[in-house]
Amino acid sequence: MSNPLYDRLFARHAGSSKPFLILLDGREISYAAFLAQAAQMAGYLTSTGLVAGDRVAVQLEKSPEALALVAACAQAGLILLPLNTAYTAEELTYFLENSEARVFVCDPAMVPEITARLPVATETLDAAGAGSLIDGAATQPEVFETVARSEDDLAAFLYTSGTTGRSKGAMLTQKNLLSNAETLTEYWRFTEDDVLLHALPIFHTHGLFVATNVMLLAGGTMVFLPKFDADQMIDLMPKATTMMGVPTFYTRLLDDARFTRDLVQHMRLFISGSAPLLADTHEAFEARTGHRILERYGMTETNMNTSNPYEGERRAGTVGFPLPDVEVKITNPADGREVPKGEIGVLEVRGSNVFQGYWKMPEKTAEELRQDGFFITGDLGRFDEYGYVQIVGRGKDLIISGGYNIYPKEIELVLDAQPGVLESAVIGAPHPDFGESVVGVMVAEPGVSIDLDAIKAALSESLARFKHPRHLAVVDGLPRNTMGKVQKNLLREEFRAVFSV
Ligand code: MCA
Ligand code: AMP
Repeated sequence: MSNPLYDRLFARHAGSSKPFLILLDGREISYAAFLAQAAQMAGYLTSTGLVAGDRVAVQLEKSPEALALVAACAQAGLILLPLNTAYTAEELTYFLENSEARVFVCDPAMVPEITARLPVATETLDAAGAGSLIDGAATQPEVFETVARSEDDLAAFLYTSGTTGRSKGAMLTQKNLLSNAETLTEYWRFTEDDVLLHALPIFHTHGLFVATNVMLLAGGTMVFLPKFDADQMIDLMPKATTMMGVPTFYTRLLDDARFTRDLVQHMRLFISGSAPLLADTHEAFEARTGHRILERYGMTETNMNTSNPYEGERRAGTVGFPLPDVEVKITNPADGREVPKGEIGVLEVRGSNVFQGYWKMPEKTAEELRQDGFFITGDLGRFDEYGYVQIVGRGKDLIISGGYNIYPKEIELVLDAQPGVLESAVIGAPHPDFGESVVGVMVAEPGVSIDLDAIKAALSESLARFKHPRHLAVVDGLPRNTMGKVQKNLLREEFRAVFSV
């Protein structure tokens, strides 16, 4: 039976004793052992009544078992819904309800919090790799008859926040994931000889569909670290040939004197994405190591769209060329027409990488995904004179902190609801470590003084820690234009130095 995602990423490695994962403690997990555990999990999940097309919501610390669950979902035709480990129970409730997930796999500590809020079935898996999922899987055979699926079947939902504050489930098919991973493997020349230093989380496109899927297609090995830690990266760099990261990884490594040219001389490739890599970082990296970082650009809805070349010039401050099977055009937001070459407009992309729409949100889908297949990214950019795409800003109100997207509206809704707050505006300000960080600006109701501790407590209750403003300010009034719209550009200017880059 055919299941392209499982067949092309996983089944091809059946019986292989080659190490797929190398862990922090030195333990190696072969492809064969990894696939056996995945098959047991697929057997267990289907024995609980799950059928192809059901959503499996997952909030797990990074571990080999958590990754095996990804393979299990592919083999059983289940739709994977990975969720950031920082999300609070309040945030998770929305994702579980909206996606109508059949089961939620999480840390045991989260179970009481979630089941008190909604009647979802749960399975557990802790950071050490123990839990009901593992116990159930242990009762199953190490082979599982792969469930038939086609390339057009959905493989994953990835939730992405929106400018209205409500997250949208981006529906990705097997083909969306496979076509992009195949393109990237070839474009970046990955082979079975590659060893990738993997320190990204596995609940986002970057760590899961770019890093992991490329390595599976190439048949390489991953040094699989629980999270980014500069000491571990430096210790393990000699084992690796390649690394992928967000710009914060690179600035943190450059801040460490042990990160030297000698340490990385053997490396083949360093790739950056998810947030803009400053040209200064690019140049400092080359001066220190002799390597030019390869920057690429993508989105949850589209996987990767553009990349600097493997051979040829990797231009600092650009995200390179449209990938071979991706069309990129730059349009005027007012009328959707292409702007003359070199002018700034909104980036639109089309290709087999582009998602199918937002789950149960046809109006939102219609606003962003054109009938002709072009997706309106909301990123502002231009083609430079050599045909490289340069991203110059964002048409959407978005902050990217350490590679995590934060939508101001979501925070403004929480701030506005607090006693004493008349209104608020949330902006991003340059931050030396995270690139950008969050500033919350509030106006008090007349005669009231805002209790900042109560505000922080309310934020902790509702929102993941990485979204919390690192600077809160109370002002007399928000700057507005003649239409009454808050002029965030003026606020950004006012608070530009608050994290003093
Ligand atoms: C952690 N914290 C953060 C962030 N991460 N705050 C703001 N922004 C962040 N990104 C908070 C924690 O809650 C904690 O707060 C404090 O910072 C330190 O936490 P710690 O765990 O030590 O932080 P860290 O491990 O050093 O994490 C920083 C990090 C991590 C390594 C930059 O955030 C990371 O791995 N980011 C990668 C994100 C990623 O994969 N993005 C790809 C999205 P407190 O101490 O106050 O409690 S996919 C995508 O964007 C598209 C498709 C693409 O193109 O790839
Ligand atoms: P997400 O929706 O979480 O997948 O984040 C996608 C957004 O990250 C894009 O729309 C861009 O704004 C931003 N992004 C990703 N890669 C880059 C990059 N290399 N340079 C600038 N922005 C980027």
